[in-house]
Amino acid sequence: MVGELLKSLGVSASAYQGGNHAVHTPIDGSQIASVTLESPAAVLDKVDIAHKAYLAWRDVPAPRRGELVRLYGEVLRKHKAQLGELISIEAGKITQEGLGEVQEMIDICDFAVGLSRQLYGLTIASERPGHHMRETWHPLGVVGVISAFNFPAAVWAWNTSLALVCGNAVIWKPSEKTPLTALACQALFEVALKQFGEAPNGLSQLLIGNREAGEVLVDDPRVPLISATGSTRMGREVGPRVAARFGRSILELGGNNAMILTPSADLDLAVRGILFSAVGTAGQRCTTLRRLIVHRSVKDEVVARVKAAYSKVRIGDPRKDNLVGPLMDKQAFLAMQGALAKARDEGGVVFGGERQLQDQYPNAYYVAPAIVEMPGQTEVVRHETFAPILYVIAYDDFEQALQLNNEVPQGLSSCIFTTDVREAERFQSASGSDCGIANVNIGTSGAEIGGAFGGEKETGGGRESGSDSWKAYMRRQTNTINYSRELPLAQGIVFD
Ligand code: UN1
Repeated sequence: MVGELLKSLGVSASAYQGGNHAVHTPIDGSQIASVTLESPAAVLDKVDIAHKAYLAWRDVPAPRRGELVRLYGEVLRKHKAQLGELISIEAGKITQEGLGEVQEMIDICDFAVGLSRQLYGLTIASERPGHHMRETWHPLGVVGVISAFNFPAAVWAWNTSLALVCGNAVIWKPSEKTPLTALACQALFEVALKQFGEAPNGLSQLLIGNREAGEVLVDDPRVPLISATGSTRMGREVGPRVAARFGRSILELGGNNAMILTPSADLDLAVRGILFSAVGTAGQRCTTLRRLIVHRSVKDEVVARVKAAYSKVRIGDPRKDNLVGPLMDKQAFLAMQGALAKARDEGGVVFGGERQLQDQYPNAYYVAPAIVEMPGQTEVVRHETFAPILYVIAYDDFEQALQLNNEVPQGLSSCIFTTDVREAERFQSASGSDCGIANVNIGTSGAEIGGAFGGEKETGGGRESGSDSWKAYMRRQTNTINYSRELPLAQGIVFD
């Protein structure tokens, strides 16, 4: 199924055959490859190589470093269709979303190329005569990237394109569920490296390994930054371990994203927004819409319209003309069914959620997306279940809606559908949504790369991708320069 495709992406057969770790496609559950999991000891060698690469790379002028990322963006453009298809096969995304993920990689490359000429520091007014002050941003070192199955390529690209222009080396530990996409990304990166010419060896390395291998990376003091995307449970382990050695981390963990749907909302727009955000990527984005907080006066109409839209959603092979592909695996399916059972226990009324296409695909897990009308924000609603379950909760006044939006442990994405400017502005104000992303008349998912991406509370607090996220990949230095013939002390101190 994947041999030709991987070949066209430059991955050699030995990398995905005869290994000790089976790779399955969620499309029909069949095994498509086997890769070799590297030993934890191998990680130390990789860090060694990466550190040496960093020592050379940090002295390459940033715009020149940007040229490597520019070339990578070009290589991605040429291989967009194939890489997108591989993502569909390995992560189960529909074609449009597989292509979208590659486009997101291309976009961040472009963004990083621009940044490579804009790693600006400040000039600061000194209180002392004949003195200058400034702030300089320097490369940081080796960046460890840990990524999840659901964005098997783009999240690595966000981190790596910025890390590289910032003068760092990267070691990437992808999800064990999606190593083929990682192999392809790495092979394409090597094409760009060849075109670039003189980059140091080991600037970007892949670490296909299990949890133990990841732990070695996380604990290594030669890795000043760990950027980890995944579950809150994973972040709870990674965060303290990195902090214990005074390393930095960028954590992008669970989301429990809500839409507040107000009486003035454009309902046509809202229903379309709900559909893409709640069922896109089969509910397996960290930004997936999981809670619909809807004004009681429009609730019945909205629920009826969303149910009608859900009933028409085409579920099936993500490479065909469908909108919803499979869940990643049986574990994801069982977690979804468990959450639905719990929701029923807590007073929920469930629509959809049943397994689909079981006869055709006995080893794959397709589901009808579920809508669950809840009496309130019960325990199950406060928990992130990585599946297409949309909990619906009615509200009566706007303050209550805001409170519901914020009263969950996670704080990634949120949105409001309204045509009332007061509500829209309040939602985005200091006392509005407490999330890292707060949208108006746009769903919770599908962010552009230009903005900083991440969220608060159990989401981990990290920011990746756009805006000034690059600063997390550099070290800041404050410089004071005396060009006078005196040595005045700050704070007016006299010391003689
Ligand atoms: C993720 O699910 O980990 O905003 C990332 C979005 C995408 C990124 C999602 N641009 O939905």
